Amino acid sequence: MVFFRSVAALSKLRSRLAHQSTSLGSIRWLQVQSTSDLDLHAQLKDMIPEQQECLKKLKAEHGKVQLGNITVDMVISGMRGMTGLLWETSLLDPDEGIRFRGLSIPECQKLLPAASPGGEPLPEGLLWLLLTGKVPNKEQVNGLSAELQSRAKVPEHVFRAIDALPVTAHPMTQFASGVMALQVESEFQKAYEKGMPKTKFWEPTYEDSMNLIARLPTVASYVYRRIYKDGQIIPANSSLDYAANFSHMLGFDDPKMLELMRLYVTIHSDHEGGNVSAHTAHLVGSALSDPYLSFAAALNGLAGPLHGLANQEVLLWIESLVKECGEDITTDQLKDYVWKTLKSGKVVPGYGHGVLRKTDPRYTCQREFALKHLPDDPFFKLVSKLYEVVPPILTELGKVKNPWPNVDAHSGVLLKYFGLSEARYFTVLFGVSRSIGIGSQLIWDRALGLPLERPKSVTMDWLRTYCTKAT
Ligand code: NMX
Ligand code: MLT
Repeated sequence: MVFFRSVAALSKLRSRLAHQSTSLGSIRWLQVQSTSDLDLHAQLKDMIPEQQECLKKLKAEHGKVQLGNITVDMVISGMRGMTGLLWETSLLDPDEGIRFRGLSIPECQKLLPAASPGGEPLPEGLLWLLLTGKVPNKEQVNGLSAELQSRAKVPEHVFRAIDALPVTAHPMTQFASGVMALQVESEFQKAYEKGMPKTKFWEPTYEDSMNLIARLPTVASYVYRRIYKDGQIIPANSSLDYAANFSHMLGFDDPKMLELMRLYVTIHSDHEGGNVSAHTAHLVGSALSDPYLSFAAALNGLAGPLHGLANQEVLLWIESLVKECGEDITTDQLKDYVWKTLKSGKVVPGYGHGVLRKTDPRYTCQREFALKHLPDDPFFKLVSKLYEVVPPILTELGKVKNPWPNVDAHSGVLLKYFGLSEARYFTVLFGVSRSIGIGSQLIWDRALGLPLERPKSVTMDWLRTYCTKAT
């Protein structure tokens, strides 16, 4: 008995240490887990009161501290640079890129469990990390994989709802409609209708978010097979992990493609809270709309060409370049093509960012994947050449704040190499991945009792009058 108590105490202490100041350099302490730690829901239940206290204390002690000045420019220019959201699961540094609960992408590749030694991280591990702030072990990740599989059954009406759309509808329209159809099973909505205290909101949000994440690969692969493979559906394979099974259901079983999908889902999962899709989910969720409603709204933002649709645009743009000039394209031809794009009033897809000011580390890790697995692929070589040609041209334009490539500049050619070459489908893959970050944060939004989001807006007249008085 004494032994068990001290093991439990040690485990609690480790957990506390890991949660408080777990960064050594930024690498978190790997934890030795007790058996009870296998239960993700129970871990959250333990953590939530502590985090609620932290938020209360932060508000009480520092609530009046100023975070910066809001300028008229910021109000007019899409709130760029304005800190205005709480988002726990990840943080974006303009120069270093994304950190998931403090871990950079290379650190995640090193520390998160993989399907085989040295392989790409399993997205289930990232989900665990985003939810708890702790690096899971393989046993925990396997348990979470099994839990997601047990939640993955998609009701028949969802497929029929998608079938109601013309097969020519954009894959994102079909996917978002499928998510809306999933909503009829919302546990949050049912519990809210019955009545529940605010302290309980996170529990049905957890159920909905986990069910949503678990069911999306089936919905997304249905959309793919419906549009591109005559509706021939491939059943799930329960021996596979989340990303590998998704790839399998799409129809791609090459072990390297499974690795790509694990990397793809991991790096697209979360990008702090201000991006259009995450922010939309956070906003809609703040009205106590359930995770399905919030995520469907997020998908509609992701479907825009300045956001998630850029991955489609990049491959289509590169393919039209090859059609025009062939694969053996000279640097001068490339430069002309980029200028032609700009002069026609279009953006160069896959380049630039609202926050990043350096090459996106999500681009870099995909480049490393390509150098390892497809170094001689002509489309990869083109992507590499564009990396040399585009930034100086965007810099020469004089107005672009970040001339470097983002995540979307690379993903398409990797997928195409393994046979998934239908560019219009790419944003759906981004959407499935993003559910992991959005779902995790929605659980914390409700656990922390975050209120309705409702910023103040003003008119041009109001601004003019205010500024005249102020100067
Ligand atoms: N090609 C041409 N012009 C650009 C580009 C680009 N790649 N990036 C920025 N600009 C222009 C931008 O349109 C704006 O022009 P104007 O003043 O005439 O309206 C000017 O440069 C200043 O924009 P920034 O402040 O640098 O960028 P902003 O934060 O407004 O927008 C993006 C960020 C990502 C929307 C923008 O860089 C872009 O349109 N990139 C291409 C689309 C893309 O790759 N999107 C994917 C982003 C990542 N994701 O997955 O979501
Ligand atoms: C994202 O992954 O959401 C994009 O890079 C856009 C962003 O962060 O604004």
